[in-house]
Amino acid sequence: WFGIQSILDKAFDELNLQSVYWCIRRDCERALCFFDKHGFKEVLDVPLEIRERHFGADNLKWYAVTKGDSYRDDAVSLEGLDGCRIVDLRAIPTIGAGKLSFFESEKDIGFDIKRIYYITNVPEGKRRGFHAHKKLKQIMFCPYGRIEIRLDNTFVHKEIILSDPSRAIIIEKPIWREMLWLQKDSVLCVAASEFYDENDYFRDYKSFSDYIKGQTE
Ligand code: T46
Repeated sequence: WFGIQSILDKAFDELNLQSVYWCIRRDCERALCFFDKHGFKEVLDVPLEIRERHFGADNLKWYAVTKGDSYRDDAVSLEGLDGCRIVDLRAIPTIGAGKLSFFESEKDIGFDIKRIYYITNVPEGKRRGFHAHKKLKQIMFCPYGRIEIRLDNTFVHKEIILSDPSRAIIIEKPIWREMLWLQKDSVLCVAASEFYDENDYFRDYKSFSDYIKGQTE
């Protein structure tokens, strides 16, 4: 793990590369297991000029990391925050032309999307949120910038930084959330399971914690 992390650090920080591709023979189960376990994703559209370097070897699984991806194994565990999870969205790098990330409602996030909203123009250091939802399910991600999301279920609280456009948080239960803009012009995108309904909000912490207490008694 230290080795692959050092290679990627050198590629992006020192050599200023945009993408790193590598491949593993599909019969090397331990190696595949290692890269899969660490959340690296298989890429299918490997550019021909890279694939050609391994001409003749067709039993290969290809991986790629693009500059800006959070490849460090720093995904904070959301243990104790039932109903919250971090997901790595599917992402397709195109050499020299960026990366496309996407998710599909039922296949990837498990609920249908009725509404999409996004928050922009928030000054650095500013916080928003300070509420929880009763029923709403949401997936949130930061396609540009760096935003800290604080999640709290009254028993446990955790902070997760969203900075990789392919990383998202899914919240499916009542969780108090606060968002802190760590970088100017960061964008927070949210896809939600329901239309906007102000009655679905707990806008003060006391009524939220009373509700949670009522649920656990
Ligand atoms: C959440 C976090 C991550 C609408 O009219 N329609 C909408 O779809 C939304 C989301 C909001 N609004 C109105 C309600 C308020 O008058 O827009 C105003 C600002 O909303 P709010 O203060 O709730 O914004 P945030 O950034 O504190 O919270 C939002 C979402 O409301 C919330 O569901 O989880 O982003």
